[in-house]
Amino acid sequence: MTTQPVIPVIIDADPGVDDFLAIAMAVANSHLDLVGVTTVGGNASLEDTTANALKTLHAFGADDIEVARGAESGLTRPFVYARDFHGPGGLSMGLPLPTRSLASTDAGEWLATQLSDAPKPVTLLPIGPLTNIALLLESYPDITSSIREMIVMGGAVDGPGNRTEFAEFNTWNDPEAAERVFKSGIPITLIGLDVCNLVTFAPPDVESSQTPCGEMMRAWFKTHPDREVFQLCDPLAVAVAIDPSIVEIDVTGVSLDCSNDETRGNTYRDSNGPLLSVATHVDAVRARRLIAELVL
Ligand SMILES: [Ca+2]
Repeated sequence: MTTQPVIPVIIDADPGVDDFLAIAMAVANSHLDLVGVTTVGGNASLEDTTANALKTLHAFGADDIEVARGAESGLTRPFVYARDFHGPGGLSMGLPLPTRSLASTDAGEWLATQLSDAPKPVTLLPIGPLTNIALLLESYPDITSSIREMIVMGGAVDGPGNRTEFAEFNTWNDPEAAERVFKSGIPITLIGLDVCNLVTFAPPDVESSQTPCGEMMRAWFKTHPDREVFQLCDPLAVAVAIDPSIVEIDVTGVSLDCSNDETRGNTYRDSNGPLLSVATHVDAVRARRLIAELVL
């Protein structure tokens, strides 16, 4: 029997209900070593997403994992939150806030230090607007060699968006940041709505779960009686870090619409754009099973 090497990962998140599940997966899976969590505004304000990151780690007995606070606004515009979807404070149920400190430096400096000091290149899992990563690359342009790869939840290359007809929420909230990150030359796998929409939980999946994620899902379905399924967007990015074979990849040029038009935030195929590994198909049964085994 072979032992899989442990992959050091840092999650950059805007918790968020699906971020809650994604962080839970990284804590639970022994193949990933969660080095820390950096926070960004997005689903809710930075104040809320940072508190939610602390609450999330606490819920899974991981108070030892550092949390560094990042950007409260996009590069050119304030974030627009998604409180109707995730809950007024970004989560669908109340959770205790642990009494512990944040990292003493902000997300950019914290990331630069962690990445530089890491014994081997780290995988970044950005699952919110890409503002923190864009700012990191601006301040520390040489840091790219310390990043093994990025598995990004964002975009909707071959299909419609969810924030607008054209754009997925994360790329819509800070397309200028996403464009900088996509052009960085760091190997990027893009987990967009094309595949995320196919990997879901329905109420029967979570009705008997005794875990915090099961409880969170039930609370979410209770506040969204019109929804038949919950799309496992951020968890799918973590699932791909654990088992890349659950998605099929197309390496293609991708560009971003940074205009102020209705198409702002659109990700689209463009032979002149930077080459990204875009997930175009997913084995939804295996992906869902992998996620469920870790969180339910
Ligand atoms: Ca997120």
